[in-house]
Amino acid sequence: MRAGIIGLSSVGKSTVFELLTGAPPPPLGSRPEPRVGVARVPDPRVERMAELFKPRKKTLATVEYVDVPGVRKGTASTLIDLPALRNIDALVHVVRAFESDAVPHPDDTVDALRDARFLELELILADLGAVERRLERLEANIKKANRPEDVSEKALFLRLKEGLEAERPIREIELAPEERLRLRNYSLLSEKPLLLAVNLSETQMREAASFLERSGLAALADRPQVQLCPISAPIEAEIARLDADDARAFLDDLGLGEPGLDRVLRATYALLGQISFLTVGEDECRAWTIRSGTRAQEAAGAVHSDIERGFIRAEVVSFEDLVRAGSMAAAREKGWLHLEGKEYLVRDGDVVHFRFNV
Ligand SMILES: Nc1nc2c(ncn2[C@@H]2O[C@H](COP(=O)(O)OP(=O)(O)OP(=O)(O)O)[C@@H](O)[C@H]2O)c(=O)[nH]1
Ligand SMILES: [Mg+2]
Repeated sequence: MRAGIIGLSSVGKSTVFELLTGAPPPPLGSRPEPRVGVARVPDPRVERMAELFKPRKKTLATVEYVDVPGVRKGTASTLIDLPALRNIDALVHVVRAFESDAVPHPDDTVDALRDARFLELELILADLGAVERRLERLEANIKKANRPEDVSEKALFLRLKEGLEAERPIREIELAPEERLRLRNYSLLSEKPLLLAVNLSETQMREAASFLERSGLAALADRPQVQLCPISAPIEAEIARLDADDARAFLDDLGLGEPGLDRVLRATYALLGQISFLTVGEDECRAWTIRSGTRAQEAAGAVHSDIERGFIRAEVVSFEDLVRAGSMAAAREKGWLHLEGKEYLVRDGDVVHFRFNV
């Protein structure tokens, strides 16, 4: 799973990226280019399992982030680095809300709602260009061969064009599931689920909910497949420096339940309809990422393709039941361990042991 971090220049994208992934800042004076990093998804369930099983290793689920250099207003017809955003599953748009004389804003003033709308329009324009190019190609093909699949695709792309011209992101255009599937072959950006990560100052962070409401961002984000997440880069940097107890006290003082970065990760996860199942043992306790609605046999493939191929049964116990029982043996004794076939739909927090033969 991969998410692209986009936004205007100097809004804090790279700061957020570095905090999420632990990547070092690029060498001073180097040419800005996209960077890829891996973030671990915090999961208290893995910690709890590790207490129970004392494994040699614990492994968290991961999300890949791409840090894309900033979009500069009014410098080119397409302001977004399209090649950098190929093969992404979601977009994280970092929007600046913090005021700072030290950090210049391309418009001189800070207006988060204006910027969020501006970038949305850029995504729509980028897609409109791609859709128009595809339509030209399809029309040429239809003239030559008139294949029915080209004709139906043309109808689909004409609908996309109409929606985009009305400034609607593809995300909001009504499409049949098979049409959505078809669009996966194209990197259409306004089709991707979107996380608006609003970078607030510490003062704004203390009343984040009311800030998001007042600024109009809450209303803007109240749409399908859009999430809103307040963060504060300086606060996150501070938390990253503190040990667990001090970090907790600092968060409590700010009235925050968890670090903003955890919220960003969780929101990215939720946006993509991702869930985790767990595998446990003395060797390793680990969280694995799958899309919600994945069958047991396919989920086995997340662990290893051999296990998917040789799948026999899945032994499943919910995380809560396993904690309640205290051990795998006790869970089995209580009858909380279920044997499931390949069609079983794995649930978030299932602890799974696959039986297979190769
Ligand atoms: N005061 C303040 N400064 C910030 C905040 N977030 C980032 N900065 C500063 O703003 C500057 C730009 O931050 P970056 O993370 O490099 O921004 P960017 O979006 O990656 O910028 P480009 O890649 O150039 O588009 C840096 O000097 C940061 O230290 C914030 O929340 N508050
Ligand atoms: Mg940057």
